[in-house]
Amino acid sequence: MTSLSAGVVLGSIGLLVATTPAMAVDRTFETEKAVIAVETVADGLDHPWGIDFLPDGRMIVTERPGRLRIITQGGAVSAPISGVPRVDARGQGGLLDVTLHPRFEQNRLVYLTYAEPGPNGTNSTAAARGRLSPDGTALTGVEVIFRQEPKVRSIGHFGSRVVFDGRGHIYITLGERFHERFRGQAQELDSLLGKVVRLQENGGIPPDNPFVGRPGARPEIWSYGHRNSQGAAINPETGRLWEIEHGPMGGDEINIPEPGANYGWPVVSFGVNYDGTPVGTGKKDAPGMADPIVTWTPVIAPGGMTFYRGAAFPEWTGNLLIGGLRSQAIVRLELDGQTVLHEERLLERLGMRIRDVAVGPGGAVYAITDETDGKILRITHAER
Ligand SMILES: [Ca+2]
Repeated sequence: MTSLSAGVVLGSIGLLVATTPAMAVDRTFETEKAVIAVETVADGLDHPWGIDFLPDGRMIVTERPGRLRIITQGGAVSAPISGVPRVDARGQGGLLDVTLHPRFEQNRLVYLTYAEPGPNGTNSTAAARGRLSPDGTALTGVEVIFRQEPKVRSIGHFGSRVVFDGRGHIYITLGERFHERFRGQAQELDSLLGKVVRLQENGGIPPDNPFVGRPGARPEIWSYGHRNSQGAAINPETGRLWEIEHGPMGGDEINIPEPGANYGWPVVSFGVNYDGTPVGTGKKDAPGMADPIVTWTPVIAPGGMTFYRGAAFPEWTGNLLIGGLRSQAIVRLELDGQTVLHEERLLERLGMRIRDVAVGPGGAVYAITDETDGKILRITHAER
């Protein structure tokens, strides 16, 4: 396992090229492997959380207060798409991830995760899917395909990335809801707090899930003992799920969830509680609990992540790109299998919280910023 500390800060020299807003190349940066150009595609988005790409290159983006929009490569922002479920937009809650079905071109299916309101101020993470109308203005036939149980009173730690494995399943990462009263349920198999679940694309239970048929265990569960995972991606080399989760004070971690495995929260952690007291046993590992492949102290506070593949940055092929909130960077990891060889932090000079990062048309990298005036940034290769 690799332990990464504050990180090697590289000489990202910001050259101010232009100060005009959208569509101008805002800046170029010298980075380790490439000179990159960063431009603002769109702004004025209220805490954008998830981004994906339509087959024609337009973006579909969530805003946490409950809006879903389509944005052109030229930066034109649509009116909110109708049909989005009602969300509980308090604290970290709201409309969260958006992912298109791998065969979207045929079936028009859009998957959303969100904080679903329950009775008496409770909520939990849910997932719904619907078909995008031909004109792109509405989701139709919207059905809720998953609900995290139990619903609790908390406005924190919802997770929740939704990822297709390309073999008929989705994974959804689920937070443990933050509060001391609930977080222990991350270790309990009859609760969906602090889990990664694996479902069929329609929300059904895959018969080969690890806890199918075990009395008292939820058959949706793929892995458990997770804290708050807001990033997940399939490694295209192996086809396996990787997830990244927030530690408390210290101890952010990446895991490669094995079916039925326990990732330790809140029994073991590489961090400590926010008041400085030890987490659980005060130990970093324990028998029967899986270690992360990499951990960060101090934290990067990870949002979404993606494995890079694309024409624009051959230098980054196979790298893991992670959106950093507290770290205000895109964290680029060079990997050899499950070993992290090297870390670079991109865009630190911009001072923006990066919520999600994705690869778009031509292999350009897109990042969304977690601000009231949230932006979509496009990162392309510039000439040296
Ligand atoms: Ca862990």
